[in-house]
Amino acid sequence: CRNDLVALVTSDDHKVISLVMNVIPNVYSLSPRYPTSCCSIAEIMSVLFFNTMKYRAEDPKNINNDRFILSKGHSAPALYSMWTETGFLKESELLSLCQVESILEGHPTPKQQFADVVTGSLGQGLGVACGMAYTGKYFDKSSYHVFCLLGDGELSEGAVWEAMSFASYYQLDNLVAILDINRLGQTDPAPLQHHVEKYQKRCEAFGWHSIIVDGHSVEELCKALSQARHQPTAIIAKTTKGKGIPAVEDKMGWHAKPLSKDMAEGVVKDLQARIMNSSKRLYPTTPIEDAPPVSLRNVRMPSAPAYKQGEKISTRKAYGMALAKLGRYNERVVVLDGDTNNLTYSEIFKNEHPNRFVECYIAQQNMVSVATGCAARERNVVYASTLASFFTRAYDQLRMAAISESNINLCGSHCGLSIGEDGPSQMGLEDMAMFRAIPMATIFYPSDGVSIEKAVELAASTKGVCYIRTSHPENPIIYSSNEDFHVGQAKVVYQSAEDKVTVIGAGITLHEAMAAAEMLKKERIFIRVIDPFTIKPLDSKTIIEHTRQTRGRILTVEDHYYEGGLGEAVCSAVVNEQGFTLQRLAVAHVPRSGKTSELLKIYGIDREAICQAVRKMLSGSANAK
Ligand SMILES: Cc1ncc(C[n+]2csc(CCOP(=O)(O)OP(=O)(O)O)c2C)c(N)n1
Ligand SMILES: *[C@@H]1O[C@H](CO)[C@@H](O)[C@H](O)[C@H]1NC(C)=O
Ligand SMILES: *[C@@H]1O[C@H](CO)[C@@H](O)[C@H](O)[C@H]1NC(C)=O
Repeated sequence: CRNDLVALVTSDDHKVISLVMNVIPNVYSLSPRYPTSCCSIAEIMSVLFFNTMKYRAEDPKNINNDRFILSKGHSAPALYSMWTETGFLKESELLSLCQVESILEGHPTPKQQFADVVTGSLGQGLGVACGMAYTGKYFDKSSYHVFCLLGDGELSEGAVWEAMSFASYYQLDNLVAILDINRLGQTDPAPLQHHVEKYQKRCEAFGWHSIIVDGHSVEELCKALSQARHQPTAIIAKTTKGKGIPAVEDKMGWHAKPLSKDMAEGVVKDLQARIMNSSKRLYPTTPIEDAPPVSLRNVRMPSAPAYKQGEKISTRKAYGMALAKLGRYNERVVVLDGDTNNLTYSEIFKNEHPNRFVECYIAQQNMVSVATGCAARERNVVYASTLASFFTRAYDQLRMAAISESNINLCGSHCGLSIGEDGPSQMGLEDMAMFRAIPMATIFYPSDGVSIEKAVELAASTKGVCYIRTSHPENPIIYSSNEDFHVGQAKVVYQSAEDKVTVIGAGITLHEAMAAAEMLKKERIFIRVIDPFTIKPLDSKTIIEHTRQTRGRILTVEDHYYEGGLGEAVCSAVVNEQGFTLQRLAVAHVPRSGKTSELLKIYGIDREAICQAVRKMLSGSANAK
């Protein structure tokens, strides 16, 4: 414990809280956000920020700083108070809490330099902290620590325990979780109430060193937080929700509730009387400067793709090869997978760069959070892969990564029913809908080895959440190795002056569309075929331009459910065009097991179905000839 803090503690530890929390009364009186959830962590936050953590308060994003994640993000006023106390925020700013022009929102956001990620969808902070701690220990090999503060209500989230397993498996001895056991959740007590010894057993069973403390004792907190660590450490802090406001302490029914005016005034008066009017300020200890500088600019492929046109490869395999190639020339490319690396082919990267491959096991929610943590503070270019279908269970983590403005790249393999025999539980048939709805996301849906290599390269420098959709079947290389690709730029892969319909397909359905073009040619029906390359953003300009040349006739075909996929993306791109006729082919029912060609046929997205749809569009039209 630092001497200055100890000196303040001896007579009455509330003096310390008063000193370091002396802005809280203003928070209560002006915008009473979650007062009781802030009160239970007053001492914990004070000790972390002014005793335990080493950081440069004037530079919250400094790469050497200890990291802090407030997983119980609704206690944001307590976090903002700390940064006010350090001098980073002005007191006047603090008083603008939650006003529409203020950066101090209801929960931490990336607008705040001191918030690496958004928190508040409970249960996600520890996974992100794991990604940061893994990076600190294995990639940066630096002395910074990662601290994560969780509520006891949030400990019912399974994702917390995925993160607990990950941390002990990888011996993240630079990670400390502080559990605020204040007994209460929102509407009910948390299931284990104040049974701190049960929490301790659970933490120990998950391989964590755990210490029970009185969470309102500054001395006990100082002592526990300064212990040497050989394992991840859980500080199980027994606390009182609403501590310091006698009328609401440990009482149900006060979660997220503002105090009445009278009550608030009384509390403010009482707190003010306890504020030490000392001119002495506390300053955090500065960190050891041993984190390596990193530049993520210019993460590029050193050479063009080495495929020959006509050669066959699946996009999933070409994905793994592209990763390995990118990793060969860029030290900060790291790859995560969830026990599917011989399906997604991230194993090719793993075999070549084992020290930069992170096995996350079958815990996709945690994998996405770890990816977000690894990407924080621009430490790594991160790719995480699993089957497209399994990203659905991590949708909340993906949504939060997007709000956090995290630059993570995700690859979902085995998209659609074209995987065949494994059946519908393994088929990603809603992934495009899911990622299309994510703000600022980019969706790459490449159709051959060349374009997937380009997608992997482009994703490295594309901000926000990038999703790469890969397929199981092998298909021939379409593009020459010097073809240039850009986000939002489609390719016309088949065209003639006599084209009557524009057909848009991607992945396997692009190959089906090209085969259909050959078949229809024999009937002297000509179609134009477009490869969108990215589904979001979609190249509306190219699509509209070419569809005009085919008299407004447009057909989409996709290995995805009708809802939210390629067809609907094209619909919204052409919605304001006069005289366009759009037909869609997609998967209308839950598919079954079978051979790829059988399934494509049964569910009506194969070359034959495309030919039929084209003929039908033309037969119903006076302009057919
Ligand atoms: C995933 C999720 N579910 C529900 C909520 C709504 N919510 C916000 S705070 C809260 C209670 C949290 O209890 P606890 O983790 O014990 O924190 P405390 O406020 O008691 O410190 C709930 C249910 C949420 N923010 N996130
Ligand atoms: C600190 O100053 C405030 C305002 O001047 C006063 O109301 C309060 O009593 C003082 N606190 C202590 C502990 O002296
Ligand atoms: C994946 O690897 C395991 C272990 O080597 C092997 O048993 C399995 O057949 C592989 N699966 C595929 C699809 O290659």
